[in-house]
Order: sequence, then C-alpha cells, then structure tokens
Amino acid sequence: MIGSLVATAFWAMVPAYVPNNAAVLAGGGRPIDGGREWRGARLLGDGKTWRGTAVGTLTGVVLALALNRLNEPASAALGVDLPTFALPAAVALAFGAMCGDIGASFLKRRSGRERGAAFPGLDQLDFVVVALLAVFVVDTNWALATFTPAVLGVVLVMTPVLHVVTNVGAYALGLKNEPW
Ligand code: CTP
Ligand code: K
Ligand code: MG
Repeated sequence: MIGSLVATAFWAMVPAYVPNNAAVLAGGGRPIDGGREWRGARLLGDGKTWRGTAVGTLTGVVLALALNRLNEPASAALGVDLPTFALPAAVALAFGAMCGDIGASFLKRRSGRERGAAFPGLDQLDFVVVALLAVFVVDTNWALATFTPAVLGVVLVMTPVLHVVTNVGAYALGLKNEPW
C-alpha cells in the first residue's frame, strides 16, 4: 500500500524533480533579469539563467516522455498502475518547477538574501508547490486522478527529503556551490 503510493508519487513527480538539477548542470550565460535591480536588490540574481531554465524544462519534459515508454513494464514489475504524462501535463510539471524556483529567488532577493543563501522550507518546497498548481490548472482531471490526497501527502513528505539528499550529494561531488 505505502509502497505503491511512494512509487506513484515518485513516478508522477520525476518531471518536476529533475529540472532544477538539470539547471544546475546547464546553468550559466545570461541571467533572466538581465542584471536589473528592483528596490535595491537584484530582481532574481545571476543564479536564474535562460539556459538553465530552458534546459531544465526540456529535460523534465523529455524524461516524462521516456517514462511513458517504460510505463507498461514498470507498472507490471511493481504491480502498480503508474501514471502516463500527456504533453501539457509534462510541460506544466517541468516548467512549473522552474517557475517555483525562480519565484523563490525573487522572494530571497526581496528579503535581503544574496545569491546562494539558504531559505529553509522555501528551498525544499518552492518547485513542488508551483509544479503541482500548474498541473492542476493545465490537466485537472489527470491531476485529480493521479494526486489523490494520499499521494499528495507522500509527495509533501518525500520531496524535502529527496531535495536535501540530492543537493548534499551534488555539493559533495563539486557540482553545486552550496549544499542546499
Ligand atoms: N540555475 C540556472 N537557472 C535556473 C536555476 C538554476 O542557471 N533557472 C543554475 C545557476 O547556475 C545556479 C545553480 O543552477 O547558480 C544553482 O541553482 P539554485 O540553487 O536554484 O540558485 P542559486 O545560485 O542558489 O541562486 P538563488 O539564491 O537565487 O536561489
Ligand atoms: K533554489
Ligand atoms: Mg541555491
């Protein structure tokens, strides 16, 4: 029971989990805010770039389509009816995740935090909240069928744990400047 909830939650969220990590690997180049400031601080900062956002979103969408191809064997192996992603849902999850992270940077700059500063709570959940909101708007029936209250509960507990583990790992590997 809990195993199938975790499998469903993880499978459904992969397209939202991977974009931020892909952006870390792909980041660089022109910042989205073009260096502009607002009220004495950068609008977003140098950590939010066009390239990171585009590559992150694309990676999430491509992964969703790859998961669709693996759905049957994976569902059979796990004994779970795993969700498949229509293109709009995949885009909503991936781009929503990137937008959540960008929105968090906006809030960090407004609260005086420099690029790279931690904002506990926001760092771990920004992308998941906006990805879920986006997919509920874009593909409401699919989202309601996939993210039952039990699956949503697993997502909200699992996401911060995975976020901490991935970021500490990426920091240890020298891929990221901060372990959060
Ligand atoms: N990145 C990017 N574009 C994005 C998100 C991330 O290019 N939309 C890249 C940047 O190189 C960034 C790195 O991934 O520095 C790490 O991402 P993140 O921790 O989200 O950014 P921070 O540098 O910590 O900046 P902020 O304080 O604004 O979160
Ligand atoms: K972040
Ligand atoms: Mg950071």
